[in-house]
Amino acid sequence: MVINVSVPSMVTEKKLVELFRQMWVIRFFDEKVDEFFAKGMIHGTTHLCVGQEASAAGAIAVLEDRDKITSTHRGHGHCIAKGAEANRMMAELFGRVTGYCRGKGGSMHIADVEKGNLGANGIVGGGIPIAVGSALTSQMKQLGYVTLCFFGDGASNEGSFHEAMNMAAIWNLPVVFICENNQYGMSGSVKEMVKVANIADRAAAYGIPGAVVDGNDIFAMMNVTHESVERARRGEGPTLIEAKTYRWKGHSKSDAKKYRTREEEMDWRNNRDPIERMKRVLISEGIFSEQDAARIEAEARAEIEDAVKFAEESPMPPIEILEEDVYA
Ligand SMILES: Cc1ncc(C[n+]2csc(CCOP(=O)(O)OP(=O)(O)O)c2C)c(N)n1
Ligand SMILES: [Mg+2]
Repeated sequence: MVINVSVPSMVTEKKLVELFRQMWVIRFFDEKVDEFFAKGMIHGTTHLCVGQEASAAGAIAVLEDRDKITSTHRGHGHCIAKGAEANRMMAELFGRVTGYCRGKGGSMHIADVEKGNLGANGIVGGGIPIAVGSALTSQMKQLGYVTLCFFGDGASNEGSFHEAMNMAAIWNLPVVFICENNQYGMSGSVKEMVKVANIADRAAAYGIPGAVVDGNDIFAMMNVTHESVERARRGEGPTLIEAKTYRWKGHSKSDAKKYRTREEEMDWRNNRDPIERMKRVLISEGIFSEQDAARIEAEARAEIEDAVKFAEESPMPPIEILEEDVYA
């Protein structure tokens, strides 16, 4: 598949500016979460997607409202891009009753079925069969929606990936697989964990198209996802997109990052920052000015400050709801 890296024609200039803002919201959200974990004010664990904003925002931008996503343990960006409210997400992380799971689930359980977000997932590769089930529902009931399935490079070595890919392929299901290859699964480098040059090369084994894309280029992400979603909607089956990207932070809250070098980290931060790259293009295309960009950044920062305030002011869940929402 040839990837178009130009500014996409299927989205308006207004939408592009919104996406720029959305990437800042995702970044500030996760930076705040990092800060509050360090202060001991958020408990459990979390996985931050700082540096990976473009794959979430770009891919989800080309969906229709009726389309669905499945997310991962590193899912805050996917949730925000699919329309989750930062307030309710932050409240969930703070364990407050106003959160998406009434404060009882935390980071890896945020879902918003009404908005088409079938959920984050603490099980690596767990979202992949769910996405295929969702796509099968769409096909059997002729509902016309497409499911976008996010997972990591590590997840692509799970059995669930291979089983689900094969089933989606043989039945031409309306699902688009997006592997966010951030170079590591915990401390394991993809170079040591995967024998093929690109994870997208595995698409050939299932007889479906595969595409390698610069996951830090929001325009390339939009174009390749748009083409794949349209293909799925026409009934021509799944595509495997591999978005090459990088997580700026550690795997989870405790990670000394001994498996990679400072130079490598700084190269991705300084030379391949997805937000900075989008900003430069929007300025050079005359879509906004440097001042507009700074104002939008400040607005996004304020939105996250408000989310923190909302979370801090929200009550803890009452003891009476302890046994609600459980199957046992
Ligand atoms: C089935 C399963 N095995 C192992 C784990 C522990 N685990 C959590 S995240 C992770 C790494 C996943 O790597 P990748 O899919 O590349 O996603 P990334 O963390 O890089 O976003 C592992 C092994 C788990 N949660 N579930
Ligand atoms: Mg990974």
